[in-house]
Amino acid sequence: MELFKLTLLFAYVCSAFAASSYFKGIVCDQCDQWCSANTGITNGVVTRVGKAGPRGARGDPGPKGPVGRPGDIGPKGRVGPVGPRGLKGEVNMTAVEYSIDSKIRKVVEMFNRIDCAGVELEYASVRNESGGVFKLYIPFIGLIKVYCDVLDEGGNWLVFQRRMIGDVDFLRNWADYATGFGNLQGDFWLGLESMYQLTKEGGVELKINMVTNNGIQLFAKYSNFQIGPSTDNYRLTVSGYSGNATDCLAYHNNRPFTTIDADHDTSSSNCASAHEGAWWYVGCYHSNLNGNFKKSDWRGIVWRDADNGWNKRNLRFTEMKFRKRL
Ligand SMILES: [Ca+2]
Repeated sequence: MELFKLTLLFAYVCSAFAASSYFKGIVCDQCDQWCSANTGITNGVVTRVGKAGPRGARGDPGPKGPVGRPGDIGPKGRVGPVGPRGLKGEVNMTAVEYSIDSKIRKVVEMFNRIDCAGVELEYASVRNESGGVFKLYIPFIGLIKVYCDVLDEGGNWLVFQRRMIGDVDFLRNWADYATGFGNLQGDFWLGLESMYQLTKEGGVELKINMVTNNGIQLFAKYSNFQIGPSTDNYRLTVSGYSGNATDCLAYHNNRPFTTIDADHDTSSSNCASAHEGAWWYVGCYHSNLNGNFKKSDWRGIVWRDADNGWNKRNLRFTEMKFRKRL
């Protein structure tokens, strides 16, 4: 390397001599000869290149360059084989799923339900220890609310009349008795049209629970109970008595219904008006369970004591209900 630098220095000097007019014609011939022999430069022009020096040492590596852009996404791999089937686990339902499931069951139950058979109290909108309020879907009527008794003799009873508080007026007209009135949790009448639709297929039994003003509990049960259509004034069909009361519906069997504004009884007067009720009167009655709650005479809620013929029992509680015969 040093030799190369020295050669370049000589070449520079010779070129300077060659170019200088001061040395021209004086020492130039000797100069050119010397330069040519020692540097390969004649008259300032390189005519011979010297041997290359040894290769220099490798330099230090340069700084790291910036990160390059990501490469393109490769092609999709083939689908792998199906793995082994896992163990069956328990259904993990969230609270929302439980709520939806419960509502669906409720709706399905509601639209499939045509009586009180097999109702579950957990689906009742209102309930107590003996039953609750459910919705039934009745053809030609639609959805109606009913009270189902789930306790008495195995339950399944659809209650269609109750007197126990006395805050509901039962001295009402035909239209009210046809469609129903009152409070399902208290005193009410379900309605003759619903009763007709629910009993028209037959095979229905009836039970009447009663408590007298003296606190005596009575019941009358009938193995056959049916209400006719409005075109037949909701005629009563009842038979097959059993119980600890008396058979005070037998007298009313096969009779149409009478209200204060629809007289279908055999009396010259209106039995409903005379006895402040509405019933399948004849001329007039052996029983008057829709009578006046507040009266203790023949206008009151009465079930005759057949043992003594014309003696009456005034009642402070009644409940009439039916179900498909077992
Ligand atoms: Ca009459």
